[in-house]
Formats: sequence, C-alpha cells, structure tokens
Amino acid sequence: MSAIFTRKTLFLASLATLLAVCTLLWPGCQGKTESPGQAAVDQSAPALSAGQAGKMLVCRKASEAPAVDGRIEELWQAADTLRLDDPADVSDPNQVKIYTLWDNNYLYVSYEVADRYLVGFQTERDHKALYKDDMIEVLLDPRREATDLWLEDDIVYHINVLGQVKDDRGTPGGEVAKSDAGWQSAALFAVQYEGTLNDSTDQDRGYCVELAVPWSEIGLSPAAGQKLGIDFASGDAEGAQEHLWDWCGARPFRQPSVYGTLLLE
Ligand SMILES: [Ca+2]
Ligand SMILES: [Ca+2]
Ligand SMILES: [Ca+2]
Ligand SMILES: [Ca+2]
Repeated sequence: MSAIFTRKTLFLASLATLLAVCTLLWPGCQGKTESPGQAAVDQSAPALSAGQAGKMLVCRKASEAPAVDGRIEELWQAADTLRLDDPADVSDPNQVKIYTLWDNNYLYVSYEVADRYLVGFQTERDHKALYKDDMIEVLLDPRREATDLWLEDDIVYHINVLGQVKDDRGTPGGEVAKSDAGWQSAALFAVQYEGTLNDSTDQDRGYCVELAVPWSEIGLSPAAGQKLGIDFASGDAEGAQEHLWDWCGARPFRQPSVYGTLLLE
C-alpha cells in the first residue's frame, strides 16, 4: 500500500513539476518562446514631480498597427516590457508580461498572462463583479495631474478573460466611489485564452489581451516625449480565492498620485 502510495506520489510530483515547467515556458498567444521581460524603472529619466513614484515605462512607436485580435504578433517584440507577476505568496502565482506601443491613432497595451486556473463569468458590459474574474486593468491619468482625485479625464479599463469590459471614468468632484461606469469607451480590445474556463480539474495555460485606446478618447495628441500617468493591474481568480495587484501600489487603484509614467519615444 505504501509502495503504491509512494509511486503515485512520485508520479504526481513529476507531473506537477512538468506542468510547472510548461507554465513557466508558456510562450503566450504568439506561438514562440521568448526571453523574459525586464523591470522598467528608468534611472536616467529626469526627476519627476513628488506625486510620481518614479516608475517609468518607455512606449515605443509601432512599426505598423497591431491587429487587435488577442494575439501578440511579432511586431510587439519591439516593445519595452514590464513584468507584473502576482506578488502573493501562493504556490503558482500568475506570471504577467505587459507591452505598450503607440502610433498616431492609438495607444496599444497588451498583457500576456500565464494562469493555471482560468475563471470568468461576466459577459455583461460594466458588470460590478467583473473585477472578480481573471482580468487586467489599465488606469490612465492622461494629463499627469497626479492627485488623489479621480477626475473626468481619468479612465480605467477592466477587461476579463471572456473579453468583456468595465470601462469607467472619474467625475468633476473626483470621488473614487462615484466613478462613472455609464461612460462607454471607443477603445478596441480582444482576448484569447488557452484552457478551460471555470474547470479546476485540468491545468490551463493563460490568456492574452490586446487593447487599443484612441488618442482622441484621452484628449492627447501623441508625439515623442509625451508622458502619461499610468498604472497597470491584474486580478487572478482561483476558485474562492482572488488576488488583485498593480504596478504602483495604488490603494485604491484609482489614485493617480502614485501612478508611474509612460513615456512615448
Ligand atoms: Ca494582435
Ligand atoms: Ca485564474
Ligand atoms: Ca462603461
Ligand atoms: Ca481549467
């Protein structure tokens, strides 16, 4: 009995190791292996205002417009990247890689998320519980006012694994609790996932999100040297458990005073 148990234990341990390695090496929605991303704190950047935490990510100009189809094509490899892995002390934290690009029409952001257990329920736009699904967030303070107010120009896009969005923006009073989900973005987005949703009996691979925000939506005319206040976040649902984390440590996330900077090059 114990020998059988030992063989079974060894088999399960080997299987777990193999799956862990597969997860680590998952090349995402692009069909090829790639090198890991890099942290994006630019030490050579000019001093930022007190409200800016000093985190910076360079956003390079796209050689051509990516197809917003949830697949990270070759041209994204020109982007500087940011790792935003789940910091929670769990056995298999989600591994998240973020890319940004821009052209004259859009700001592009993509997320590549390795997630062993895919969870998603909300198919209704602006559903209040969408953040409880596996999902990503992009939070923008376009004018870099860097205040604790969530004002009319401040926008957050939540996009879940099912490809649904909760998009909302601040109000003149700046109260976080009054963020206006009735506002509807014209951004383009798409999601592809690999695995089985809401089924914990197997091991999933993850999902990819592509988002294209029209410059007209955030009131900016893009040019090299342009800076935006930005935060990136992600949420991992794992059965009854759920983790939310972000790049800048903003609490609540709708707190532009601690956002980092996206610098167009
Ligand atoms: Ca694409
Ligand atoms: Ca998950
Ligand atoms: Ca909305
Ligand atoms: Ca599954």
